[in-house]
Amino acid sequence: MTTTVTGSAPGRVNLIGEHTDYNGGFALPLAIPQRTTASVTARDNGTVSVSSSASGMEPTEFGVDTVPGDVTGWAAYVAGVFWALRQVGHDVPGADVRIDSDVPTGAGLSSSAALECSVLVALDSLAGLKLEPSTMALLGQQAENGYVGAPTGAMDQMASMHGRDGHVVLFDAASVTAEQVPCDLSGAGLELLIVDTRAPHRHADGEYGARRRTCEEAAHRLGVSSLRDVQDDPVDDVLSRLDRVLSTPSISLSPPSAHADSSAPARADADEAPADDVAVMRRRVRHVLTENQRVLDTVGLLRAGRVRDIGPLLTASHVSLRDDYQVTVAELDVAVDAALEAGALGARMTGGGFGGSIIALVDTDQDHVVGDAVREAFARRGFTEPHTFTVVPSAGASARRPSR
Ligand code: GAF
Repeated sequence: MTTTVTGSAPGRVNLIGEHTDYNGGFALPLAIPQRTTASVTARDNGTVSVSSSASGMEPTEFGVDTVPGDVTGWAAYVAGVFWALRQVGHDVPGADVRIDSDVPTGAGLSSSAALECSVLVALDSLAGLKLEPSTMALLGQQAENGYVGAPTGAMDQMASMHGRDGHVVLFDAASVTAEQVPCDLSGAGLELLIVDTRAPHRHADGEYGARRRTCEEAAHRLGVSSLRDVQDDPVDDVLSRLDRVLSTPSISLSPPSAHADSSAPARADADEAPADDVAVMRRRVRHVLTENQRVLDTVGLLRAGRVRDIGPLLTASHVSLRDDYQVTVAELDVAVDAALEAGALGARMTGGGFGGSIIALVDTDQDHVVGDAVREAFARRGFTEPHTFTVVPSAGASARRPSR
């Protein structure tokens, strides 16, 4: 009898801790109720067929020994999982893979991590691998980095694997550990509103990689392996040290890439300008170090049961992402400002930026008021109408085998 295993994995929003994961830092995402399911049936001819119920996602087929470049588009995330598993010696079989999902795509809610993790947990069960959730998260990241070619961190996959009802996931990227922290929104009279701005992702891939390279260069110039190694030092001390090492005139600081990390004008949707490398690097480092601290402060408040008090930290995170890390676009800034004006306790962009969604912490039953305020602000500026919905911290990935 052929066995079909169904893997199910959620998308995520990040409560706080943005662009910290690839710097060995802290992030605090939560799994959302929207999920992707992968129904996987073993095949014995060494090939994998992938299909989806979603329109525009064409079916495809590839060999189980696929290598980067074989498969592109949405199915590359599935092929990348087979590739990553085989890279570390897991002899996964060929399979029929059928995908269903209600995780919005293009909204910055990690539909790609949900896809990778749903396939990972299904294959883990089907092949009897018994992999740890964090190991599967890293394999999902490897699929994305090595097969799809996106230089992302592991936050999204860790959230999808470790999510839990009523909890956020404290991800420590240095130790690759996840701790589930209680986050009782409804008990505090709160809701978490998502505003998908529907802004197109502009320059997202190149700008993301440029930010990452600038941070790696900063760590290198500071003589440490990642910015996490200077997290315990006062931020001003680190920046002064950076100023000193960067004042050596003979060394070029520009990342060796077509996508230099640009300094000005301030918004990420502006044209690239010649980099003022020192000022840019300072700002990027300041964001990472202050953002890590905001994550730890948020966790402290959640643990103390002071959920309502985290709002200002969320808003400060957005300001830092707008002004120092420069990954926002007009739609994200307008949505945050309108949400705050309409009474949100805090609001920020979530995910990689350059488009996508914001989150707003709002009083119970105020989601419509805040959502309408954002819609009106968007209409005034001629932006596409945003999608709004609320989410609750939800369960992580799991696999289900048919009962006998
Ligand atoms: C994207 C990436 F996939 C994550 O790893 C993370 O870096 C995030 O952007 C920014 O915090 O979602």
